[in-house]
Amino acid sequence: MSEKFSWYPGHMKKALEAISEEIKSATAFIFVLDSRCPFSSLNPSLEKITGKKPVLYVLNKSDLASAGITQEWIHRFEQEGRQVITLSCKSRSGRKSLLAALRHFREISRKTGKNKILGNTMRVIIMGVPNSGKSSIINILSPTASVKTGKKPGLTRGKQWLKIGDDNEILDSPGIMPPRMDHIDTGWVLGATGAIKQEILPIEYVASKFLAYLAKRDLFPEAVFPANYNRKELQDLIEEAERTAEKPKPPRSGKQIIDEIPDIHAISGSAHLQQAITAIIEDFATKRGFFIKGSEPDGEKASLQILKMFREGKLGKISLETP
Ligand SMILES: Nc1nc2c(ncn2[C@@H]2O[C@H](COP(=O)(O)OP(=O)(O)OP(=O)(O)O)[C@@H](O)[C@H]2O)c(=O)[nH]1
Ligand SMILES: [Mg+2]
Repeated sequence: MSEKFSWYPGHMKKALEAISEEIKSATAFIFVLDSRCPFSSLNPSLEKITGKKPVLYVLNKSDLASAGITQEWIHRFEQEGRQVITLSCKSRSGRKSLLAALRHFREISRKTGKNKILGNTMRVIIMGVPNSGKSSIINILSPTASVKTGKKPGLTRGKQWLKIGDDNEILDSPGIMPPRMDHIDTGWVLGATGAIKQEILPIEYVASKFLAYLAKRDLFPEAVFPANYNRKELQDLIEEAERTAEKPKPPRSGKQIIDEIPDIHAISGSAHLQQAITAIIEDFATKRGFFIKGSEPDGEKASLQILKMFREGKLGKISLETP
């Protein structure tokens, strides 16, 4: 399992070493965060490598997140003194702010005389967890760049400087952003958004956590929850599980997030809650005709489909984390 997993800290460290020369020559950085989970898609310790160089936070995929919650995140980051914008590579909304931010980087460098631009070409490094939209951002900035993008994480291999307009270059690189270690939900959240390869995840666990989260926030998309579904009963089970279950300890490492995910029953806190969630998944499988050996509902296929719909925005605009 471990070799396949590309955001273990060891791997990340190597990836960062591989671009250490580029880091020195950069004037500024762009951190791409997924608007649906800015907390889990940001590792603040990365600022150690950016030093005092300016950093722009880009809340990408804003078309998939709750607009109200994204505003709360903006407010929070601004309060912390960060420079932050929202972006959707799909609708291209936010593109102008991004170009303005690039001009601003140039202006700061000129005014302060720090992080000098070599020649006339300003170099900016783009960083973010796999699948956050780094390559897509380069494509909307430059019609000629045309870098490969795709639904699966880990698409970009190797590093390349790409020209943006006449006087900027941006470094596209594989998903360089170590996971934060201090939060138990990071594993399922990044699994649900597609930042972690789904082949290495217990997919029913991810879907179960996702469904419990939706119910807790009073979100019951019709594509998954039948119209007559007993919402209150499920919410009561969640509340009870949260009250009675032992609080899980934060993971000690990125490897542990994946390798030691407690079994499904333990994670949901109660067998009753897990039964209720499994019933939703199996009901969905039955309705879609997903069966194993002809008659048994295929929970794994159903879970994958539910997460696919979420990733494509077919369950609505859903944020997985609030500030
Ligand atoms: N809906 C939506 N989809 C987006 C947005 N930005 C990127 N995507 C999609 O997200 C997927 C990943 O985009 P990429 O640009 O390949 O992401 P990346 O960060 O370069 O990924 P790696 O190279 O694997 O680290 C692709 O299917 C994109 O079409 C956005 O703003 N909205
Ligand atoms: Mg890429």
